Amino acid sequence: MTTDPRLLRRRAFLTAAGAAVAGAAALPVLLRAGGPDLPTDRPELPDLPEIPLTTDADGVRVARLVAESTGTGLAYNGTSPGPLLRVREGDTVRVEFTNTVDAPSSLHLHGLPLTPEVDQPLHHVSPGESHTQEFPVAEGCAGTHWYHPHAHGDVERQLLAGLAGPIVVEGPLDREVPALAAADDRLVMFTRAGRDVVANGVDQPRITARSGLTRLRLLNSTAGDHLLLGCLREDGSAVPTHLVTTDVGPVEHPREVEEVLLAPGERAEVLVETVEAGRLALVRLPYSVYGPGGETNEERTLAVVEVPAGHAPMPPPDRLLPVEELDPADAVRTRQVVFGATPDGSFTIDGRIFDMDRVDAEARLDTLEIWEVVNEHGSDHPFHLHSYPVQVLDRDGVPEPYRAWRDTVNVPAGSTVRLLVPFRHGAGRTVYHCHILNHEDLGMMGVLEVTG
Ligand SMILES: [Cu+2]
Repeated sequence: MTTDPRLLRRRAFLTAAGAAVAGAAALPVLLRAGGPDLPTDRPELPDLPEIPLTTDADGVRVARLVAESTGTGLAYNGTSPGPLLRVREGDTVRVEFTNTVDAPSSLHLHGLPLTPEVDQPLHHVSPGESHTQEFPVAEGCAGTHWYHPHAHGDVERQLLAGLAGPIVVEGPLDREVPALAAADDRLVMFTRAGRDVVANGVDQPRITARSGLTRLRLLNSTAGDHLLLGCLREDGSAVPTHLVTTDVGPVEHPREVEEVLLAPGERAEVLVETVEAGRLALVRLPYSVYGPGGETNEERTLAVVEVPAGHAPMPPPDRLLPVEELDPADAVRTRQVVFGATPDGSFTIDGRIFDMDRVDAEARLDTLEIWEVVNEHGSDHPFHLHSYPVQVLDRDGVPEPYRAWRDTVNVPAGSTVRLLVPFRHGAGRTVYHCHILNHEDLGMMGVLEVTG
């Protein structure tokens, strides 16, 4: 018999098969007695400033972002993390980007399902130049997204220097689900500052819960750190936590989870029951990107949630919004994409290093394909496809237990993940790549051409 709440928690996780966690490599690798670290006297999590949007004569909502040098690093509109771009489903938005940094850069709106012609991931914006993206905000993409540079070969450096900012898309989810509308809504954007992962730029901030349900918009905008996140009480037991959105939109029914694995680039929104007065830790749990038994990060508290007395219980919703069901039988082909590496330290897809002038995959607009992403390498690689959100079909043959739209899917070391990929809304040339930015810079990217 065990009385270690951690162990009980782990067992509950194992039997409940937390489907928010991708694959066997996410299984717990370290059992430790005792509660989490709960530092005191921490500064409150700051809200990031919002970009003031203007509306032009045609009703287009206009945002301006300037990448600039701050002397010690890089910033968007003078701040790092960059300011929050808040838009609504159905808006037409124009983002005017100007690069004043002393290197080619660009602005990728990660998570907004833009057509290749708008997204243009291979277009670099020279120093002193501007580039504009105008687009309708697609139905169904409400949630938490982000923006960052995409200048191949220099992405990791620019991100670590400070170029990354959040996007929130509001939609029916926020209005039509009363529990979500009433929840305390907190954006928590993780970046890396030196050795430590920080939240909204602050090391171990305090989040003072303002109601009995706290909606944490968790955004992994680190350059390459997998974050296995859990919310723990002082005794180490897990707080009831409910997954409500993945990268691109809600799940149909909230899923009670004990841990959420966010690969670099990935987002999830969870509802945390913040009713019992006390202190909770939002913890980065040990995780091995080298498969089960591999070396892990150390456990670290990323934020402290303080729950004051007097919060009335607020049950999480039973339903969110329907998620479209794709039929694998409709797929016109199955395509294999193989992650690998070369002995001299480059990273490859299908044995090749990225070449922007080579088309690696061709597809037809308005078709569905199955992409079988095979990771033959000894560490995890998060697969990211621009413009076309995907659904996970299965992971190492295990059917995905719920439907959800994603743009970033972790493929654990030695694993195979099959994705349903519908090509919709626009044709053009775009990219798919590993979202560990160092790997992307070193060649782990391919070109996809979708023709109409
Ligand atoms: Cu990678």
